[in-house]
Amino acid sequence: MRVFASNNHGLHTALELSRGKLQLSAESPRRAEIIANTLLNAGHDFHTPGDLDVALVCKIHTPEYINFLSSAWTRWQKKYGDDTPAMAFAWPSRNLAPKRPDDLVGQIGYHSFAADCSIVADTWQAAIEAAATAQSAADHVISGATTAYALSRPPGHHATSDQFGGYCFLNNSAIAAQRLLDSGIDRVAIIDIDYHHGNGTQAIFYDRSDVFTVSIHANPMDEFPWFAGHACERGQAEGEGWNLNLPLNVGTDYAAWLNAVNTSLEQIASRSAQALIVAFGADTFVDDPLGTFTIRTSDYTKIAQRIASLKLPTVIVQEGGYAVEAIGENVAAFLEAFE
Ligand code: Q9C
Ligand code: ZN
Repeated sequence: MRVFASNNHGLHTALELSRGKLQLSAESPRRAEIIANTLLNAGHDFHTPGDLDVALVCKIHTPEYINFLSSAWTRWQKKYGDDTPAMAFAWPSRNLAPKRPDDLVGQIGYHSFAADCSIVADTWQAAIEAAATAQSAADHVISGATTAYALSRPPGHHATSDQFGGYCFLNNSAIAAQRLLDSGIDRVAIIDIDYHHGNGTQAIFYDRSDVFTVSIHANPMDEFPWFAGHACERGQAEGEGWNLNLPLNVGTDYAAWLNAVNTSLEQIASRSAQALIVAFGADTFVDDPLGTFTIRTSDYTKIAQRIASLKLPTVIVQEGGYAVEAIGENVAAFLEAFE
């Protein structure tokens, strides 16, 4: 399969606040290195992404967010003069004013929803290239290929139009979906099978009917992102009925996961989607340090066969997956079914 990957993803090596400590993020450059090595050995066809179309990104993210992300590190350096990662410690949560402050630290809070992400020197460059990777994979499908895989890092599905969080800065899957629409496709479906709810993707398309968003994930009553991902969230206005959440219990096994995938595929098949984005996180894997599902490597091939049976032009975009030693094999197992 045609694989798009940037050589510069490692520019972003961030810290996360976890269990009261700042530590190296589970979302590491090593993840992408192992995926790339495994896919290269399996004979996949590697390409670097083209330049990111800024006008495309502006259809998914707000100008003030893009201005903020592109200048946050320089402003942080100017303010503090050292190399500590830029992070927030206060957010406009319930009962606080949602007005955007002028101060940088206030703006970091305004433009994020979690402290598992931090901005370092080249986070913006890495995020741009991750988005360009998804854009190029979409372009490959637009030019007639049945499938393409975007090895995007940092991931994207938690990023909303104007907030980072959950290791995500730009919403790569949403950008790929918008690219497909802009090529003349009337309706795109996104199936998000990362362990965590794709809250950013849901929010971006919540009032739209041109993108049918589906997410299968651990129940947000128990898992990150906690404040989105319930079955009752179905879209609004024009988008009412165009968002589907299938939250699953902690500890979900392959049979129950397959069941949710089958439900999603039936829904997608009835919505006249002309192309598909798979937001693929491998953190449903049995040994994932962040997840609790019990999916095995060979299950990824079987689930991908089900998804491929839709016979839609498909862009696969990498999201999470933190069992680093197995992530390459899990991605390879998934892609295998689309060959
Ligand atoms: N120490 C994705 O899979 N942070 N994001 C967990 C654990 C939230 C996951 C902190 C997990 C975010 C793309
Ligand atoms: Zn995840």
